[in-house]
Amino acid sequence: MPNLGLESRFFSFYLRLPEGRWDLIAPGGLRVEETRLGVSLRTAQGGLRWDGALEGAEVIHQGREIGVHGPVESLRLRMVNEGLAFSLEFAVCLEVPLFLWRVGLLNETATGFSLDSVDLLQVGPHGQGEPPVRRRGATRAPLGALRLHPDPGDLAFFSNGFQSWSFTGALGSRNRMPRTRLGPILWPENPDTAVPRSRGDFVAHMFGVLSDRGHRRGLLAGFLSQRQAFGSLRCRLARYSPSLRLWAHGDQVEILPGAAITTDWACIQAVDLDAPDPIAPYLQAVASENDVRLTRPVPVGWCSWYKYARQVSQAAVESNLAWAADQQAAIPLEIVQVDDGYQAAEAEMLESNERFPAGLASLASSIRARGLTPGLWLAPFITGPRSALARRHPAWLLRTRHGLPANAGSTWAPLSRGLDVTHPEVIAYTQELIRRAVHDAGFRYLKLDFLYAGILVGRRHDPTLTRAQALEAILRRIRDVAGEDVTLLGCGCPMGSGLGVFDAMRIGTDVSAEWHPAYFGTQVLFKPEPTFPSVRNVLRNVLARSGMHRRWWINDPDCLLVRQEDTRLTPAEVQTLVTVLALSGGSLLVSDDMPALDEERREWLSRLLPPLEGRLQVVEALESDRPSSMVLPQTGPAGEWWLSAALNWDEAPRAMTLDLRRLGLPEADSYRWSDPWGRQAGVSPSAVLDAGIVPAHGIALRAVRPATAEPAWLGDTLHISQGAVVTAWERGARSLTAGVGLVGRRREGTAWLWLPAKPLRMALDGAPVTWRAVGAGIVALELRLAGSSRLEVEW
Ligand code: 9PG
Repeated sequence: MPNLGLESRFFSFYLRLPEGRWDLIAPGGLRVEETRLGVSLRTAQGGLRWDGALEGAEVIHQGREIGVHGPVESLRLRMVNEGLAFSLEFAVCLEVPLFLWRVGLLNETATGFSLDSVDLLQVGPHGQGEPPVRRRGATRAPLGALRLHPDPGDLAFFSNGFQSWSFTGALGSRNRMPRTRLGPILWPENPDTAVPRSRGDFVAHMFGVLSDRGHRRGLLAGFLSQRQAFGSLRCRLARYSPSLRLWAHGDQVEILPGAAITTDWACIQAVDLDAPDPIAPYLQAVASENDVRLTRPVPVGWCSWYKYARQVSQAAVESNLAWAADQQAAIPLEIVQVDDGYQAAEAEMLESNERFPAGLASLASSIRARGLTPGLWLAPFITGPRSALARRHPAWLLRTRHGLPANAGSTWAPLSRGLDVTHPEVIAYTQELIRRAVHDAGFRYLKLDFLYAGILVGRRHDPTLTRAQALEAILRRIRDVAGEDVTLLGCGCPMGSGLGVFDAMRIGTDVSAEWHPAYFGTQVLFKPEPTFPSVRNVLRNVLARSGMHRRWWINDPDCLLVRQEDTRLTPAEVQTLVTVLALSGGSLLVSDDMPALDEERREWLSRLLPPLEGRLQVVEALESDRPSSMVLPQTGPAGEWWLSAALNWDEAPRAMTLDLRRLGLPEADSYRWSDPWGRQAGVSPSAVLDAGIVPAHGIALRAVRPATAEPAWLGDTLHISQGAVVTAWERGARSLTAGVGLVGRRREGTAWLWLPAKPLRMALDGAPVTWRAVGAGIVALELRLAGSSRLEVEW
């Protein structure tokens, strides 16, 4: 039994015994050669490392099976080595381009051991996992080779950040991994994964993508879930010999005699960089693996944080609530969410302060009484060092191996502490908190924040649970107590941990009324901060993580700020934020003093509701941390169109174009477009659409359709979709009848139509419509809609 293999049309896998080295080859040139697994652990006698060799391994299964990822060819081996039983599983999916594998460990000895790490992939000169005990001068042999193409080109690495706020984006060999200069003052990133400092040396969490930008292909490596262990990657870019390591963190958990641990499934996907949705197979497999069910609508509402911060008051909430209730026909907000700041000083969550004289339950009921959904912020796992909770329950605080409270960063409070979520009293406290918020006070939308504080590195009450298992368990309990019909938003949450629990997930840093990060008005020192509140950092993550939306959960890009005062954002920057957040299709929570918005900004907001359906495709998301073109395909009764945008990240105005072929539009002789911000429509003879001069940090939005001889709705200022107001479309010989409007809404604005000939009559619900020809067969109509109307056109 020297060689074993698995075949699909996407991969060939070869495993060599007894060395345990394996190869994975995909048509098109992708090769992972001579790689090995590895496990590092400690026993009472000292560190041990299994280097992946498979002497004496027996094959216990080889053949076809059907699982959550469809049919697979799989191979299972078992090997016992000094009382440790290793189980290895490899599988190639037959219908999707995925290769899966995982490692299990069963302790058949009479003593416990603690687990450092399980290496799933170690390839290239620097791909080797750490030995359990670092020996001075110990040489680490290179392990195999990783090739994306026989003649390597320009490499990049896409790094998924550890938690909601973490940097996510792609970087090249001249870049360094972004790191905060504020050190442990900010929150610790996955505290077990150091951020490398040299150029071309990166880490990622859960998954990452190595790609060859020249040859347009890449390799995704990662885990399908984060239920058993947090997973990390380290990638060093070197043109001829990149290195990649993928490992599961053991967190020094105790594996008692008779106990076992199996890693989450590791996964490799071959990536075509030019595909419209290049990592869809992986993202979809993660959703299936975690049994994600998307049952709730996209959250739309108001949040107190970015206007009132910790000064939020009942009066402020009530004034915004009153506005939201009155404005329903123009701006139908649904949720009113109270953020951090309602708590009494020194008290735990849920006890309100003197700015909330009526208390939270009464506030929630007045929100419900106005027909809106009450929402509340809670940070169940973090506390201040001298809080009442910390003083009363010192045993609830997670401590390091030296007995000191573990550092949760100076984020929520100076020197914040994290709770030990495996402690039975912390579990009971958390459940009680959720029970009171939902079932006593009546909140139906919970923003659960600073969740990373539950997985700091330390010694837990239950030392047999990894950090990922501990978080998974408490999040599931939270869902059980809250019930299925409460919307749960995760925030500051390790990205894989909320899968299957949260309806929505924050996927980026906090927003602020600044483009670049600044602190008390100065960008000095703060501008490069990768996770400090700013529009720039928000947009970067929204674009990088757009593929998770409506697969893993509803993406929460953080709040929309449309205010015209009390902001350092230019109108162009606000339009960029509005447009990208809308195109992302994610949660839309506005966080301004609503009654203070001027007419224009109210109008911008009203165009965004209801939120757009579909999933934004971002060109070059896997290749850059500042991707500029994106597209959201749309369909409706009036056909198909493509909402396309070009974002100018530069500090100066710039001429920009939209490459319609790259954005997935079909071939055509010419294209017709609308530009709702610029209030114009036109035709482009070229598939490279001239988007004109885009202001610094501005965006060009164009709804584009191939030009045909049929009448067409080109766009409007009524809704950002540029066509969702069209509810019916019936073409006669020389006429058109269209249903237009948004249910329950009053809207007024311009629409652009292309007609085969000059119109003879145009009527809305029988009344004449004002229109004018704007050239190239396009007419601009002034429409005033209340609910649904009937537009009739004859030519
Ligand atoms: C309330 C806020 C808002 C916000 C959350 C979260 O690293 N930090 O210091 C840091 C502080 C606050 C923060 C994120 C990071 O914001 O994202 O929407 O709810 O808490 O305190």
